[in-house]
Amino acid sequence: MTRSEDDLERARSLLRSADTVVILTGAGVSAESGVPTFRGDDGLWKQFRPEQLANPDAFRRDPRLVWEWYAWRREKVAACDPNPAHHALARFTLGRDRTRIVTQNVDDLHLRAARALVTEEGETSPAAESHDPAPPLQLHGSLFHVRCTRCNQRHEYRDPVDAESQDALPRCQRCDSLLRPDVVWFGESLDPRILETAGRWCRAADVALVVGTSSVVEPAASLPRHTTRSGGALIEVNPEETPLTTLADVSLHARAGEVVPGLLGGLVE
Ligand code: BJW
Ligand code: ZN
Repeated sequence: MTRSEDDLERARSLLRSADTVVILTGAGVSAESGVPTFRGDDGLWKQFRPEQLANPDAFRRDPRLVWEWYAWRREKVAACDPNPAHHALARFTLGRDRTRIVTQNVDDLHLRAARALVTEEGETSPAAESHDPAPPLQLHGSLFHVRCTRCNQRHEYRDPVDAESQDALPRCQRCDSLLRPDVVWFGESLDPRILETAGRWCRAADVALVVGTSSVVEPAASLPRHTTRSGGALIEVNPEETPLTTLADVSLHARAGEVVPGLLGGLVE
């Protein structure tokens, strides 16, 4: 057995004997769908770093510029499809009450993979319809939800956003104030209930499977440490080393779409 086959088998064995699994994903899981990562060489947008646009001061200073970035990303994601990693994770999660996905991603590709699976299974087996997929826990919000900057009302919003001028930006139907993307920017707190739930799942997990995150943005980056501190195992899938790599029981240095289907395929009941 080569080293990577050996690692893959060790990861499989950890997952096979686990009762509770938490899957933590980041931008890398969507990279093979064509969604740019934040910190990779492909950069996310023009000359800006994520810290410059994903922050409330940037929105106060120039809401049009920030909306332009989000409008571009919404269009890009809408034109992408879930990749084999999203599909394999959805299949692994379906019907397992004790396996959950927690994502930093604001795209909807985990959700679309889960829905595609239910439709596909529902066609062949009516029983599959009773296994409605649990939606992934989105730590940093959603690209396709907006929130009012004054009255805080939030809702789904899928219309194209015209960011040509400030006057064209979307406004609240209730109080006419500017709407903003319902995402978590730097310096903003994550929803405490969502963070609490993610922490609870991580502490309870026998295995944390971490896929495609640079593990530098807190508090998400520290979540897998709850699992290891509680005696659980850590598996990391990432072509690059991260601050988490030295803590991992198994590191699979490969792209998610190439390794995740093979890792989980044999474990699906
Ligand atoms: C592949 C692949 C393939 C490529 N297959 N893999 C403690 C210490 C220090 C600082 C802080 C701290 N606590 C809080 C902070 C401040 C700050 C922070 O963490 N700063 C650090 C950067 C230093 N955190 C916050 O401000 C958070 N708020 C908070 O904690 O509130 C309380 C508080 C406030 C102030 C002070 C103290 C406490 C909020 C963070 C919100 C992050 N928001 C963003 C934007 C969301 C909306 C949007 O998308 O527009 O979230 S930033 C951006 O980074 C986005 C992502 O979810 C997040 C993580 O990125 P991710 O997913 O890891 O992507 P990349 O690009 O970094 O990595 C991709 C990886 O994939 C790479 O490793 C590749 O190798 C790999 N890869 N191809 C598998 N095919
Ligand atoms: Zn409002």
